[in-house]
This record gives sequence, C-alpha cells and structure tokens, in this order.
Amino acid sequence: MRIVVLTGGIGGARFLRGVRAHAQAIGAEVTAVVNVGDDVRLHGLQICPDLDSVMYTLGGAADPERGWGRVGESWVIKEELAKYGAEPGWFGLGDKDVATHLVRTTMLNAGYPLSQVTAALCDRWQPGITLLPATDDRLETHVVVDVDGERKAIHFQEWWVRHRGNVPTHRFVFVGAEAATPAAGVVEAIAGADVVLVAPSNPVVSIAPILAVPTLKEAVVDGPAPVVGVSPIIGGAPVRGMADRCLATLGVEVSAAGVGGLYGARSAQGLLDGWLVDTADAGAEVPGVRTRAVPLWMTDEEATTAMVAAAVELAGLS
Ligand code: GDP
Ligand code: FO1
Ligand code: CA
Repeated sequence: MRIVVLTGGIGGARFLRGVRAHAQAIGAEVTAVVNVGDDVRLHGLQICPDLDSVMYTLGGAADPERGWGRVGESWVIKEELAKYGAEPGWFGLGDKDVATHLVRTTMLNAGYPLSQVTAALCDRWQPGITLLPATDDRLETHVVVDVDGERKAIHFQEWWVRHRGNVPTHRFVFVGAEAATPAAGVVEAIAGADVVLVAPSNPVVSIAPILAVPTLKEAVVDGPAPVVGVSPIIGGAPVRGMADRCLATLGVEVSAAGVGGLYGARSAQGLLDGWLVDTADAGAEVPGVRTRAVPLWMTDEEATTAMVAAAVELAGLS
C-alpha cells in the first residue's frame, strides 16, 4: 500500500510518527508532502520550519516541549546576533539548527532544488518516509494586517512569532503559489497512492498553501486515491497553535464540522471523501463526506497509530 500525507509542521510531524508505525505494521510506503509557506530567508539562510519539524521529529531529534527545533539546543549564535543588534531579534535560530540551514542554503545556492536538498538532509536523519516539499518554487505565506495604523502584508513568521497573531488580521496570501508547480515526485506520489491523508495540521496556513499549488490540488482532487482528513480541532478548540486565530480570519467556525466544511466534499469540488473527528465531536456532519469519530488526541505513538488505522479504514482500505 502507498500512503501520501499532506502535512504542516508540529501537528503533522506527530501524526506522521503514527503513520510511519502503521505503515511498518502493514508493509506500506509513505510520502509526506510538506508545506513550504512558512519558509523564510533570514541572515542569508533558508529556513524551512515545517520540513525541519517533520525531519527532526521523525529523526528523533526534535525538542518535544517547543515542538520546533532541536532537542538539547544551545543559543550562542542567537545571543551573538543580538549583541550586534542584528534584525530580526524576534526570531531565534539555535546553534544546531543553524547547521541544517547552512547545508540547505549552500546546496540551494549551488542550484539544487529544495526536494533534492531535503533528501540530502534526510540521509542523516533517516525519517523512514519520503519527505517532499510541496513545491521547489518560491511560495511564502504573507499576512495582510493593520500595524501602527497602516495596512500591510507581513511574512507569516512575523505575524506569528513577532506578533503572536495578535494584530488585526485580514487575510493570508500565498505569494508565488499561482505560478508554482509541484516539486519533483509529488504528482507521481499522489497518482500512485492508495490513499491520501490530510494530517490534523492547520487548515489555513499549513494545508491551504500546499493546495494553493494549482496542479498539486488537481492531482489530489482528480486523482484515483480516496482522500481522508483528520480534524485538528477537538471539542471546538485547537489542541495547540494558532488554528483558532486563522479560522476566525476566514470567518470559519472553530469546530471539527467547520474545518470539514472548509475542505468540502470531493463530490462537490472539495477535497474530502472521509473526515475523522474526535469522539467529543461525534455527530459532526459535513455534507457529502463520510465521517467517523475516534479519539484524536496524539498523546503517544500508540494512540496516533490507532488514529491512522481508523483513517485508512475510513478510506475503505484495511
Ligand atoms: P505547525 O505547522 O507547526 O503549525 O503544525 P501543523 O499545522 O502541522 O499542526 C498544527 C495543528 O495541529 C494545530 O493547529 C492543532 O489544531 C493540531 N494538533 C496538535 N496536536 C493535536 C492532537 O493531539 N490531535 C489533533 N487532532 N490535532 C492536534
Ligand atoms: N517559533 C517561535 O515561536 N519563536 C522562534 O524564535 C522560532 C524560531 C524558529 C526557527 C526555526 C524553525 O524551524 C522554527 C522556528 N519557530 C519559532 C517555529 C515557527 O515559527 C512556527 O511554529 C512554524 O512556522 C509554524 O509551523
Ligand atoms: Ca506550519
């Protein structure tokens, strides 16, 4: 069996640990198509937070408390940059993490596409699944906000890390998405998949930028594989992160049914054949979509693996 997962960073990475375990149990192959909208170039370095969250988590090197970056990190470079007054002071790069960005940026500058660079980085971390960026092209999420009485578009990282999303927010723009094409291997993976899973990632700033690549969305929606999503909202609350702020900006209810409705039924030009919700949300309905309620708290790998098994079953596979 071949499983493709559309995913963001921290929530998606946890989910992928369960996907990998389930795949090992049933002898399946997994490809993760990862959001790049969070990517940012700072201090001359290309930083890919979602790819790195997934790579470090599956490589057993992520900081479990922070969710992003390396466990056992030190911050000498950050402190030295601060002493120079180097901007932006609000974004912290750990010393170990910087090595990843140096290798990545050197390879990108030499002309390698991000997909090949990611494969090279994964040689070290052995994530046990194939990690592909959604696109090798430039695609950045920007946020239209009002700051100091002025309406402007700022980078997603500035919106989230600097302002914690606490600024009047009007919309999210996926700069470059329209002209972007899927990274090498993405369309082939989707076309060859037995099931496409949508991780319980942020629908607005993790999954939407992936699907904003026109031919990638087409490959999923017009492809042969059933598409099953897993709700990132449990009992009306995002478990952690910013999904509530993002959904509010779109005027979408912060609920399992709200996010399911945002994705929509594949039979109605939407995305989903199936929608997995938490037992707290049993009865949530999305017109045209098969729903099922199981526990969706990713407390440990075993609980997450059970979620994945339920998602695969909802797709009509066992
Ligand atoms: P990010 O890119 O680092 O923000 O991570 P993702 O977009 O992949 O995932 C973030 C989302 O994961 C959050 O908005 C939460 O709603 C969701 N999430 C986190 N933990 C859990 C969990 O245990 N269960 C479920 N169902 N969702 C979760
Ligand atoms: N999040 C923070 O809250 N503060 C930071 O200084 C920060 C630095 C950072 C560096 C590398 C990286 O891969 C991620 C980093 N993050 C930081 C997390 C990141 O801003 C977001 O959580 C994700 O982009 C959302 O997926
Ligand atoms: Ca993200």
